Amino acid sequence: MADRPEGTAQEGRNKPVLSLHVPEPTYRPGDAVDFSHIAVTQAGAQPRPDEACHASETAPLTLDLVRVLGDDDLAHGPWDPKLDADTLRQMLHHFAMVRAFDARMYRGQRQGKTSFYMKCTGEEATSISAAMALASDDMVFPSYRQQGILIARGYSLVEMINQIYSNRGDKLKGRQLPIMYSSREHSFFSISGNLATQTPQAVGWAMASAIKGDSRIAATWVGEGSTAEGDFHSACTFAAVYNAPVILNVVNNQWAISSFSGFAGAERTTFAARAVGYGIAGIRVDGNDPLAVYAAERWAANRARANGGPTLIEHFTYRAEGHSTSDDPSQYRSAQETEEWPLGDPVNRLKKHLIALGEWDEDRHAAMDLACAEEVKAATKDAEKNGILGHGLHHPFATMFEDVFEELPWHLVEQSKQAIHEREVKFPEGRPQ
Ligand SMILES: Cc1ncc(C[n+]2csc(CCOP(=O)(O)OP(=O)(O)O)c2C)c(N)n1
Ligand SMILES: [Mg+2]
Repeated sequence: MADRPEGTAQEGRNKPVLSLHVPEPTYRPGDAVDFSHIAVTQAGAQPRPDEACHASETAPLTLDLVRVLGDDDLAHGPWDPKLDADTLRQMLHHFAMVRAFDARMYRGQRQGKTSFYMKCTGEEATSISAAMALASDDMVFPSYRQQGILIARGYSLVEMINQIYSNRGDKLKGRQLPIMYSSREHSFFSISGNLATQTPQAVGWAMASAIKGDSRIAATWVGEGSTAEGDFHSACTFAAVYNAPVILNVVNNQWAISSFSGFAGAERTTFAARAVGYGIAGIRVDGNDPLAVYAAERWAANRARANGGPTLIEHFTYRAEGHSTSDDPSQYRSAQETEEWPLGDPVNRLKKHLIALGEWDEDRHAAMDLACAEEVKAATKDAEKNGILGHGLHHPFATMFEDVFEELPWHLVEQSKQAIHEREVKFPEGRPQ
């Protein structure tokens, strides 16, 4: 106040004191949880606009919640993708496989076989059901929580585990953090640890696909927390300006490690509503409803393929477990949240739907779970032959200087010689390489 001109200080007295709002999650450890404020819409009640519609026609859907599976476990309304029983069973099998894989890899990390792992528990539909709605050669730019896409595209479990163990069978030669897969053959772009970088990459790839006169579209997945990164907004701008054939999937699982979605703007509006500002199509979907996710993704894919442009899909879901093996969610959120989450569990919902159709039963489900666990166990054993963390069976140390430059620059030649020499001095026995 003292350094303000006299008049200004006088005027200021009548004005309200400015303040900031710092978001705070509703529930902390030990709190009783009540999610009754979350609007769970009636399955089948949301309109399904034509895939070729003007983007503005989707605006109401960005504040709604597209749902297909009702409380009666049956499919309802215009978004019902009308999948046959075999396809539904295949989806359920992918779900079960990802759960079995996550369970075993989590255990493997606790046993010291790898340094790091990330589960996708509760979010299986957002990757698997979405991937099943795309063509197998559509290019995907995922984040680290979409292992379901690789499972749905038939990637080898052994290859996945080799990468997680950074062993000598790891095609990425131990140069990526565990779970940051890459497979050109599966049109699965290398995962990057730098959040949201995959979003402009996806849009750029989609633009290139159109420039080349190709017919493949791109899809990217990004966490709700990561939408606060500038990259996400650049991606939306480019997608809108050039009407790029791309799908922007925002997986809103409520949490970004220990920061809740409020820090990315969730208290103000939905993540799907971002689409309105950019003038692109937007849909907010129940991310735990496998049929709704499939239908929304297929709608967006058809639209992009027909040059209708980009779609932003918010998958409203919940991260049922820790962020990663390095995280302990009991330190910052109420354990009751997972139980109280009003949209249920995607695996259970699909299972109950198939049972309601007379196409599945508890015995078959239990047998499938067992078979998946056995398959993952066998793959783990195979991968372990190539080595686990700390057992020395990784790619030779010196190879870390290879493959980046066509010709290694002189200063890296020097560094490489120095590093190799240092290791020879430290480990005269020759181990580890
Ligand atoms: C640019 C950048 N900032 C921060 C981090 C550290 N980090 C890794 S994951 C994560 C949380 C991301 O949350 P969200 O986008 O909601 O995805 P989710 O993990 O929930 O799937 C953070 C902050 C990072 N990897 N990159
Ligand atoms: Mg999140």
